[in-house]
Amino acid sequence: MPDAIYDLSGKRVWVAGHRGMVGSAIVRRLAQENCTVLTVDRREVDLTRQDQVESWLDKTRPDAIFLAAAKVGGILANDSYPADFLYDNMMMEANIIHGAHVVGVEKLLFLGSSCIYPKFANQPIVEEALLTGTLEPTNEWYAIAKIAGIKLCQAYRKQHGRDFISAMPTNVYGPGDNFDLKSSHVVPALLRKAHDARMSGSRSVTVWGTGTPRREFIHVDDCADACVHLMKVYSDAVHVNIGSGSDVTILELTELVCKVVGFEGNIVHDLSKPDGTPRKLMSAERLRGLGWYPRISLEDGLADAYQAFLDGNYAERVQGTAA
Ligand code: GFB
Repeated sequence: MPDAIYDLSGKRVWVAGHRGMVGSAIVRRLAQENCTVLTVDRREVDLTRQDQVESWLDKTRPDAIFLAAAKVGGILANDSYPADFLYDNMMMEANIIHGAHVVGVEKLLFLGSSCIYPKFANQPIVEEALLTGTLEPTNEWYAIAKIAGIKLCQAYRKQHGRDFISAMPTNVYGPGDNFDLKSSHVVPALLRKAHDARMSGSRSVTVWGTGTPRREFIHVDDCADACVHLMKVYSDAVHVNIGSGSDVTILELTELVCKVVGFEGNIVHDLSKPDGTPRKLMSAERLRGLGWYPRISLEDGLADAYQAFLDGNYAERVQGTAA
């Protein structure tokens, strides 16, 4: 385990996007640290507005920032709202990263996504694969915004010596997820569909596409723990993958979700929906070398996510940012 190079004790830490699934998990995880967590609602500060972001930063002067604010969504939402996914994410990250430089924030962690990698990158995908091939068309808009965020952090490190780092989680799921069937990612969508099928006595549950794509998943509490670990021990220009190190087919995921939910009907395929990237398993070598390992298995994580759904701990249907 490398020594901590950044001590969060006594620091003022802004979690941008604190109401989103990842942001709220980072807030939960920071409760274990001796730091002051700062948050601001979108009604008070619109993160796409530079003046509002810089005025809030000037007033609150955080020492560190977790940049988890983003407009996020599943494959259909990304494909349906390209302008929103590109513009909102670019504006939020540019305003916060530049604003952090202006007020002299000591450390910033920018959160991206595994969709930044080329559609046909060699698997498992190493961080160096970035920008070595064409992107997956359904989410290139979000991907380009996130790639720009990585480059912004690298640029402020190079030009101004800012300790701004980037982390690229794989598909994240868990408490606080979005269960709206049109805009959500696959895990909450399948949990909800299997639950609704069980409750309604339906004979089948519908999965989008062929079920053959492979996806890696990480529970949001593992993701948040990895982000805090990186904030403490990592300081370099290259982004760091955050993954579980293993993947499953969408059909295998569906079968596991049905087992967790207790739905025993049939699985049918809606081939009118896109498969997207055939596979995006990331290399976990860099993060393992920094002494971090995931703790929550997919089956345990799915059970936790389903319980959160039953308890009503999930995002209302929002097409907006996860701020
Ligand atoms: O999670 P998902 O929407 O996003 O889809 P991506 C993953 C796979 O699950 C795709 C299939 O092959 C979908 O066709 N799938 C099956 C479903 N049934 C469903 C369903 O009911 N809902 C959804 N949503 N998918 C996202 C990017 O790509 O990955 C985001 O679009 C982000 O920008 C995220 O990067 C991490 O994994 O394909």
